[in-house]
Amino acid sequence: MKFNTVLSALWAISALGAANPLLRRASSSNVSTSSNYTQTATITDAASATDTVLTVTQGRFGALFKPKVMMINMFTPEENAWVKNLDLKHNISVPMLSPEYPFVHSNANYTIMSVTTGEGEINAASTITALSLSPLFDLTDTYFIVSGIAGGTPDLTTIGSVTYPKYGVQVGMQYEIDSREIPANWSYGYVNFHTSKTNVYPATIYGTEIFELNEVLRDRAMQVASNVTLNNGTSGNVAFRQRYNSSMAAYGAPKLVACDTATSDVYWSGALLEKAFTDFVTTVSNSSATYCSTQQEDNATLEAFLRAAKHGLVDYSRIVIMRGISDFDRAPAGLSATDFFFTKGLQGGSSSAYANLYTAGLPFVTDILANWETLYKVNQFTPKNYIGDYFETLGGTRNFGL
Ligand SMILES: *C1O[C@H](CO)[C@@H](O)[C@H](O)[C@H]1NC(C)=O
Ligand SMILES: *[C@@H]1O[C@H](CO)[C@@H](O)[C@H](O)[C@H]1NC(C)=O
Ligand SMILES: *[C@@H]1O[C@H](CO)[C@@H](O)[C@H](O)[C@H]1NC(C)=O
Ligand SMILES: *[C@@H]1O[C@H](CO)[C@@H](O)[C@H](O)[C@H]1NC(C)=O
Ligand SMILES: *[C@@H]1O[C@H](CO)[C@@H](O)[C@H](O)[C@H]1NC(C)=O
Ligand SMILES: *[C@@H]1O[C@H](CO)[C@@H](O)[C@H](O)[C@H]1NC(C)=O
Ligand SMILES: *[C@@H]1O[C@H](CO)[C@@H](O)[C@H](O)[C@H]1NC(C)=O
Ligand SMILES: *[C@@H]1O[C@H](CO)[C@@H](O)[C@H](O)[C@H]1NC(C)=O
Ligand SMILES: *[C@@H]1O[C@H](CO)[C@@H](O)[C@H](O)[C@H]1NC(C)=O
Ligand SMILES: CC(=O)N[C@H]1CO[C@H](CO)[C@@H](O)[C@@H]1O
Repeated sequence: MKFNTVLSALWAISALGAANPLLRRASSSNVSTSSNYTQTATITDAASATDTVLTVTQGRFGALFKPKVMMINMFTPEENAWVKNLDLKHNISVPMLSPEYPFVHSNANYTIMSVTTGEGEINAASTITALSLSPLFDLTDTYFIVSGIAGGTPDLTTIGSVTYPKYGVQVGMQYEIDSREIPANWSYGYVNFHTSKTNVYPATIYGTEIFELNEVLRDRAMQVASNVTLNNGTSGNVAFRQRYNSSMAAYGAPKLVACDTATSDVYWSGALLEKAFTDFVTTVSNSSATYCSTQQEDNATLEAFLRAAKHGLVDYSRIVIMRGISDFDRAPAGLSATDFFFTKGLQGGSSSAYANLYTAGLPFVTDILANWETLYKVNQFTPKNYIGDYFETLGGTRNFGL
């Protein structure tokens, strides 16, 4: 057995509050009393008889903010849907957020907050990592609501629909050969890692291909919003919906839909790529996930939260994703992919998507605050499904993968 050398240090941050009136005001009655966060690094050297264990305590005893709900937005219009409507008037600067979005926004009593990650997977992962590790916050009991717009499949969604995924799948994790160079019998140019034909389960996994969230909490968020009246969009949106086949969800009015989301930095469009990525979602989830929306961040956000949850910094069972559909991912019959994608004003439904994220999300935010002591402080919506990643990082047995 190895002898351990133990070194420790305390990172104390409580002095910060004294210098800043905003933080001092917050700390007067909302000081976190949760346990401290201790990080341990073990330096292991095969040639040496001893390991060195270094411990740093990050004083969460000094954390200033312990919000009950935090919205996660990706860019300004999504942020406005919450910051303006809920008057989140305090801007709290937090180190290592996006240079473009340096603030967490808070309501007057510091119970409701929002953060904006910046767009794309890299911004999402970096911001959520910085937020989770910030000694300013105790996020152990915080509910997170990812609130952003997305492209939607006309089969299951329409402009203005609000979708609630259980699964998030990162569809960019594949080999790609340009479709002009593929064999005649391939449907598209994507092939899973360490395989040589389409639709075989990937033989190499990076761990971020698929995440599963708390279905019980997701269902609560949908149930409390079940009677809201969603914004139908512009007259142009209403007319464009009717270019789709009347048997498709695209044709009708927007609804709340429980269905799964795909993450890719590439903002893709068209029937062939929709087919490729739907197949990937189906394959990698062992047919458990149903693709319906496409966006550029969620799996990055979930990976950062997963790592934070592994170390007790956040609770992975307290995350809900809402994606409001702002446009379709493929054209109706009779319109080319490029005319569909590049003709401005043809189908843009962003404004109804922003409005509906707030309309559908508000009952859940209200439910969390109103029932904090009885239902949410200790999470009564404990998951019945597996939650976490491919590697079972948070324990449990996943229902997908080899
Ligand atoms: C991406 O996130 C979704 C949840 O929105 C999850 O179902 C999926 O498994 C995630 N995929 C990866 C690769 O992380
Ligand atoms: C956190 O650590 C500090 C410094 O060691 C200590 O004073 C405080 O009591 C600890 N708080 C908790 C909740 O353990
Ligand atoms: C607060 O942040 C918003 C952007 O999220 C910005 O528009 C506003 O000017 C900021 N206000 C102050 C006082 O910094
Ligand atoms: C904090 O403010 C929100 C509105 O922003 C309100 O709904 C809630 O009741 C307040 N909480 C407390 C404990 O005062
Ligand atoms: C395409 O055809 C080749 C032989 O020409 C065959 O080996 C391969 O399995 C086929 N691929 C698919 C996806 O059908
Ligand atoms: C929705 O409306 C129905 C019928 O009025 C009512 O019974 C139900 O309680 C409402 N649900 C919510 C979550 O408000
Ligand atoms: C909402 O949109 C749907 C589908 O485009 C249409 O059938 C319906 O008449 C619209 N409702 C209103 C109130 O405009
Ligand atoms: C609409 O969809 C139905 C069911 O898939 C199909 O039978 C029908 O041919 C489609 N109509 C058009 C005009 O594409
Ligand atoms: C998922 O499907 C693969 C085949 O694609 C199979 O080998 C694997 O056992 C399945 N995993 C689960 C958990 O059912
Ligand atoms: C000073 C201050 O804003 N205190 C708030 C701390 O949070 C509670 C809710 O948990 C509010 O009621 C206080 O107003």
